Amino acid sequence: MRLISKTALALPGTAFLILAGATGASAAENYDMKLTDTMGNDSGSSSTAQLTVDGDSLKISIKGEGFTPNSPHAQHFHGSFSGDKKFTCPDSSSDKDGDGQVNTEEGLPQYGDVILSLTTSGDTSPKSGLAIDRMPTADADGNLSYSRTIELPAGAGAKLKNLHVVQHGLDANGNDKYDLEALGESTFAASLGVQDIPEEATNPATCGTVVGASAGETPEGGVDTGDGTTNGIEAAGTFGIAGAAFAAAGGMLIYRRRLATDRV
Ligand SMILES: [Cu+2]
Repeated sequence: MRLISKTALALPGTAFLILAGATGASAAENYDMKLTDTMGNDSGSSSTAQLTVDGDSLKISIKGEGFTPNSPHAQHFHGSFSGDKKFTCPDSSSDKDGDGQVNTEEGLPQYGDVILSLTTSGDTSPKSGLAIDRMPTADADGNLSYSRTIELPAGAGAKLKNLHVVQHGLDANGNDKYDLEALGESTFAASLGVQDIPEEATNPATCGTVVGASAGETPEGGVDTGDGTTNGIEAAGTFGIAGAAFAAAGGMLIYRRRLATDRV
């Protein structure tokens, strides 16, 4: 590296700048994700996601179809930045109670905690995991579109491709809305102290990992523990469950009010 440095210093100023740019850590990388119902939840939903990671800046675009129309869909990066935890998209074997649905709690051991909340505005930390009022809403035809550029915690950009995205909310009984009659009450929301939220609203609908040769490596959930620069975000992930509890209470209350409004 010393040789390269000397060479660079020997070059004219402009050439040095070009060299520095070409070898710097800020070169953007593009990744694609295909999000499908790996859980076997019969959601009928699927999405494609494009990610551009430039240092610790993430530009993400998601386009999906087959979602519960006119309804909010919580979406997150799940997983862990710690190499000793292997998380990935759940399959139907995660349906421990055999009711035909992998619900949020049943999926958590497989897909891991919320690491990043893909909200439409404001906070993107795990604390906004169930901030339904800031999650994308499917249109009347069940199409969902999302695009946002997010500044990540230091060091998170390089590891993001090893995580996976989960989108929540499905219409199990095909009546184009979330309702208690379909799957009953969300046990996840209830465990957070919020009653009368339909299980349909919180069950996972799609999940996907990075696909394509451009990723350079196969995502397996966990990654090496690295140099500790993501301690902050890892701590945030651990904090996620407790933090989400409070955020969920707020978000779900807003959501419940919205449901009440819809009924009027
Ligand atoms: Cu999620």
